[in-house]
Amino acid sequence: MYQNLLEVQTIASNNYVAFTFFVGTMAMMAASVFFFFELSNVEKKWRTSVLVSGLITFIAAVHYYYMRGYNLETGQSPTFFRYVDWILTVPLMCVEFYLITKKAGAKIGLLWQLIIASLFMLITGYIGEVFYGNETQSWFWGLISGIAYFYIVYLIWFGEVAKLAGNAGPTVAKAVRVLAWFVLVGWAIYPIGYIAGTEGGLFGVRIFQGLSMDIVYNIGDAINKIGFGLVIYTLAQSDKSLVAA
Ligand SMILES: *C/C=C(C)/C=C/C=C(C)/C=C/C1=C(C)CCCC1(C)C
Repeated sequence: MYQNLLEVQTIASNNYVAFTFFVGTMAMMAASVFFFFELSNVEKKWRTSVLVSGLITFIAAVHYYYMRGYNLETGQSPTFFRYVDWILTVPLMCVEFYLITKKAGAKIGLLWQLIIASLFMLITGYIGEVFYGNETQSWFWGLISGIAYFYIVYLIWFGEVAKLAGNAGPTVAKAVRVLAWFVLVGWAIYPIGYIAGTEGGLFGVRIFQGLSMDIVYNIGDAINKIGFGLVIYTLAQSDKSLVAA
């Protein structure tokens, strides 16, 4: 208890990693409250999508609460909680793509393709961090994880998701386009964290080594989980105004 109080004083001055864990916890909580309360303000057909946005930030809020405590007490990266969080929330983001393209005919097989690719991306990343984090071979696991990542990018930008979005009307098409940018640019933040935090992340090329893996991941999560949810929320709102007009 007192130990924690002392730590709290320290993080106020120079512990930026702990700082981003605290801010991350609060931001995820606030975003969840927002999405849940706004459920009653969106058209019925968008409610499940906004609910899933809230679940994503809520699951993250709980994990951030634990990651914050773990990091404060041990000074280590909470790799286990981090990946449990991702393994739950990234497939839910795939569900979002499925839900918003479903009206244009998305099949459940597409959802499974996205989910399996994302699980492959995360499990190989986890192996790279946990078992090879201090070895040059970590590049190998980062590479195959990256291939799964690019497959997801392909599906969303040029594959099935893009095709369906094109047939789904201008509002959905626009939302999918913005979400596609999140996946291409926002998700690309994560490999930077991996390269910063593992020995051989980028084929042994030492860049980003001055960065903290946790700070990079925490920034990525804030942008991607909250931003993603806000895009869905905006879609739900703009669709409402179209109906009213
Ligand atoms: C809310 C959490 C999200 C959106 C997490 C996304 C995570 C990734 C896109 C991670 C990707 C990785 C690579 C592409 C290669 C290196 C290993 C990973 C797992 C960090």
